[in-house]
Amino acid sequence: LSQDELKAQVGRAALAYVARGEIVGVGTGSTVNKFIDALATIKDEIKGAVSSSVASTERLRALGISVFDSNEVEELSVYIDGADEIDHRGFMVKGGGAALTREKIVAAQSRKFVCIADASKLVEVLGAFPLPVEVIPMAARRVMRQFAAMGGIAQVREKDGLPLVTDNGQHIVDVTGLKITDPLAFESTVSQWPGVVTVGVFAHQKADVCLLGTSEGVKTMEF
Ligand code: DER
Repeated sequence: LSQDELKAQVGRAALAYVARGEIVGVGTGSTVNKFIDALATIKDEIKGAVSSSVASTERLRALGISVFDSNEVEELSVYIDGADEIDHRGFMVKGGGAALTREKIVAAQSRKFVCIADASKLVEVLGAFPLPVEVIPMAARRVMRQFAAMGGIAQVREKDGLPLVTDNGQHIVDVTGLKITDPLAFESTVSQWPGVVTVGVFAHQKADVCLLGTSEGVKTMEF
């Protein structure tokens, strides 16, 4: 099975977690896009979605699914999202799609986080994937120095030769060279640095379930 087919497999499998008549929390990325496409096949059975990015909102609306603002909904039963890395406790690195801030917000208002990922995302220790950190631009250099002090190599994410600007109007630094052996402590520490909007470690907002696309089929992991 190609990686694309593995993503479609888990995107479809996630429908099992969608309660009828509910508003679904929807993440961002190519695997989530497969879920959105699957969700569209049952769009008359759900009320709509809360989205974690402009990109996901556009795809949902294009497929006829109503999108609600996160402030219109108190609590969601389920949040479906991908990950760049997920470990055996359900802790994740996210933000490859530059949507980590809104993803963490919608995840926080959801009762169950269902991660959908192809098998390549399952790791023993987080940190091989460049860690995304959304920052207020004026703090970027100091945040980069703080990562350097812990052995990380940070660089500002660019798009067309300029710093990428997120849906929230901020910048992202990606940090390589880290081994995140204590995701909960790491997320708490970095989140307190002045100018950090969101760090792409999802430990306090970990996954409750992971649907992992493997060549032998979908493997369900519960955390
Ligand atoms: O940006 C994100 O957090 C996305 O969920 C990303 O981590 C997964 O994207 P993918 O499904 O395209 O690999």
